[in-house]
Amino acid sequence: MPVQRRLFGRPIPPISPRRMAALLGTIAIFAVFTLVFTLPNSISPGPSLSRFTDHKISIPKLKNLPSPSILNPFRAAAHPPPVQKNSTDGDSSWYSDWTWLSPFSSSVTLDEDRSLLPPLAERPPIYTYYDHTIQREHDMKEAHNAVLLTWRRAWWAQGFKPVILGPAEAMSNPLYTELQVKRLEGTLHTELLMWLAWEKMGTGLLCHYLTFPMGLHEDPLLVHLRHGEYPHLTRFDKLGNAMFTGSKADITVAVTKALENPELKAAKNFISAVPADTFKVDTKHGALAFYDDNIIKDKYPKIAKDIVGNGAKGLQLLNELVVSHLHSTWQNIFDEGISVLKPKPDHMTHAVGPAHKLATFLAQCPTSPLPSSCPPNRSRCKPCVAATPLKISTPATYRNTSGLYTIGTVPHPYTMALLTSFKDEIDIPWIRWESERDLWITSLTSLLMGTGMSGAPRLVKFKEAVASELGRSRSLWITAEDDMPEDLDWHFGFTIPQTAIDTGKSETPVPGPERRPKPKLDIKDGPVPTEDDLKREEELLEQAKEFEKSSRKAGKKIRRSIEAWNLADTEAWKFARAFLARNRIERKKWEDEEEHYAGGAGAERGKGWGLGRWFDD
Ligand SMILES: *[C@@H]1O[C@H](CO)[C@@H](O)[C@H](O)[C@H]1NC(C)=O
Ligand SMILES: *[C@@H]1O[C@H](CO)[C@@H](O)[C@H](O)[C@H]1NC(C)=O
Ligand SMILES: CC(=O)N[C@H]1CO[C@H](CO)[C@@H](O)[C@@H]1O
Repeated sequence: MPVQRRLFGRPIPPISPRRMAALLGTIAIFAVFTLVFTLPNSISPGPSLSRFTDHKISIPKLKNLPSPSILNPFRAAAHPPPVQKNSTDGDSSWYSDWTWLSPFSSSVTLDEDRSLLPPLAERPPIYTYYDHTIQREHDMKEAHNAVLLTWRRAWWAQGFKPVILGPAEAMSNPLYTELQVKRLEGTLHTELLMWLAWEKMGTGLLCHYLTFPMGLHEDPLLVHLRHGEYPHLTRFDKLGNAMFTGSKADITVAVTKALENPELKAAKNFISAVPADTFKVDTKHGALAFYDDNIIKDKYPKIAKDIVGNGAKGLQLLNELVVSHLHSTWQNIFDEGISVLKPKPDHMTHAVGPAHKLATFLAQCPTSPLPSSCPPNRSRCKPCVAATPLKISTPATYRNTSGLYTIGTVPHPYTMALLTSFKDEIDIPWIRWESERDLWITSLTSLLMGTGMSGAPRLVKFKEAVASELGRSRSLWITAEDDMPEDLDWHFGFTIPQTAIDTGKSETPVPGPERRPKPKLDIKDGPVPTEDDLKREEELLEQAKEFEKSSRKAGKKIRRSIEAWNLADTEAWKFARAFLARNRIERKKWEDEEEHYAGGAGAERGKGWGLGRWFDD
């Protein structure tokens, strides 16, 4: 006889196997629904970590994100954001968006390998006029080219898009025929051509190629100019034709007025050819340095006769003077020195070697025809003195100070693991039980955020330091595995002296107090590695680079788990790499566009920062 089952003392009828199955099914469905709907919806986006993780603190809790969780099964399936133009380079790809300060890019891009970058700042065009069709000696052409290159670099570094205009633009202006009828000559004719070329291009800045931005990135004038809106046709007091700003409509009015002027032929220059009220005159132009003949004679009488009216040689000398002023202005701005970041410094000396070398280049005094001179607009500058070079430090943490320039080297977590463990084998048990999570970024931001903070807020600070308007004018971030970017001159806005550093070995030692201290190659702050350790560091770094390229399956697995274990460090590395790549692409694209115009004037001739150059000593 079957056992009589009871519930609350009442007998329950026997259940047939079919009904039992239906009952169990219902319970199962109910259980799943309960589980899903009561599941906290704050599980982080990002790769599925459950296999590797055992504590939840480091899984960032994200608020205010468009897609709270990519693990949430009820989140509407979303398409990843569209691919933007020119948004890949090698292994990195990116998506530029206002949400860029989200700690983890994948929450927006829905792709582990696509970094979220800030929108690319619009570069307002700055035009200069250069007639490349005039017959010139080869030397003279080269000298002009050097000056134009300096001009383009300096303005590019300040966030503008420098464009060289020529007679081609002027002639394509419908007003050109009117100008021809006037039969003007000399300076006035050239100036009118310049204005016609500008009018053809429209709203923007018209700048003499001897006018350079010589000041802070955040200087009010430069900020205003970068804004790209110029409500009045403006010139700058006492600077003549150094710079004009205006909108297309205002420029057209001014050109028309000049061409309608019956006395045009008698005018000395464009400014005197139009009614005075055509221009608004701005007296605040502390950030503009103009190097025309009069200013040279006035400010640099010692070398004026070598520069003014001395043909190609004079122009080359002037170029050298300008570059040295741009460099020393940079040094004056970052008078607290250069910080070469070195988190977890025990075995990082080799990895930050290139960054340190760059710092020593930047700290050097530029060669100058007049070493103790100041730029024309900064008469109270502090000229670079070899006896007191810029201080280079190698702290483990990032400091947010206006007078300090930061060069950061971001290692991939795998590189970091090799170098901190100082072993050449990394396995999953080591990652799981011995390695510390997000070691790099935790150390980097320990001064800003202390300890005990998770990776997400640290990432936000890091991204701000790398890519915000302010951050990028005060820092450069490279990855430990890749070569130095080749276009650093464009990043800084002047030619970085690349002569080998004076290590003191080649110089006859002069004892006594006058012996000048030199920038030291050995890295002082933090432990100094032995020769053997340094060699080992080099091998390990090479191994990490190789590892990145390796396609072995086991290697891939280690790499994936180490990335999953160090979510924040991985995100930081990808972010820095993508940001650098986007800058390179942006510049390259512009360079490709520009080389077709103005006879390719102001182009860079076969130069670059090959890796060889970094370690050739
Ligand atoms: C940008 O994209 C265009 C096509 O979309 C391509 O022709 C060009 O080469 C790309 N530029 C760079 C610098 O990759
Ligand atoms: C650095 O300091 C400035 C204010 O001095 C602040 O606006 C900026 O957000 C800070 N950047 C970082 C990365 O903390
Ligand atoms: C502080 C300073 O030297 N300002 C100068 C900047 O340049 C203009 C034009 O050359 C001078 O008039 C200012 O005196």
